[in-house]
Amino acid sequence: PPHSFQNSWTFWFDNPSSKSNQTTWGSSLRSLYTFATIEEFWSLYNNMHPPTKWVHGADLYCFKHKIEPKWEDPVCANGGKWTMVFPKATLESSWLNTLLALVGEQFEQGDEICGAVLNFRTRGDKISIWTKNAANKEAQLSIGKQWKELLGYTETMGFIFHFLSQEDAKTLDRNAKPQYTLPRREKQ
Ligand code: M7G
Repeated sequence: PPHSFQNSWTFWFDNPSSKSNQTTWGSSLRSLYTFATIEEFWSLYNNMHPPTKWVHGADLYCFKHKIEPKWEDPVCANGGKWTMVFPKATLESSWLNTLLALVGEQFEQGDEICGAVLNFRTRGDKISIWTKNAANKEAQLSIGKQWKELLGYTETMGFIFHFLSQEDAKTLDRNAKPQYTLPRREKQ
């Protein structure tokens, strides 16, 4: 029998062409595939370009089914994200390990998680985990610590609220300063 996940998940993709300004952001964001079993996950993952081959400016998302990977989605609107920056050498394994931890429900605060995103950027490729209730500091720290530990990430890591207030939500003017941080750790 197929091995079902607790949640169904959807891959989304956005290409860089329409990202020049805020008013058109999201117009090229597309859902690609939804999967619910480990078999489906591997057949999709194995047929995707490896993360090192995507174009700069592109975004690849894996979100719980029915949650749109936008700050404006009602489930995401009060949330935020933890972000890690990676060199190309460790990007693919970090992305895969993040996905496996998500779909396998490895996080103690897994209900808090919306999904993960991979941003391909010339100034440094990034992986973020998006969560639901940014104000719940304890839950955010639990996810951040567990994720950092899982990937053996040693750099400082910050958690940013999508919106700091309702006013902020209306103007989409974000304060990009991290609200929570986990410190740098020296390699052993
Ligand atoms: P990014 O792609 O998260 O980071 O956001 P980057 O700076 O590494 O490229 C870039 C810009 O895209 C933001 O400043 C927003 O203008 C826009 N943007 C990104 N996201 C995820 C959203 C979103 O969910 N909603 C809206 N309205 N704009 C977004």
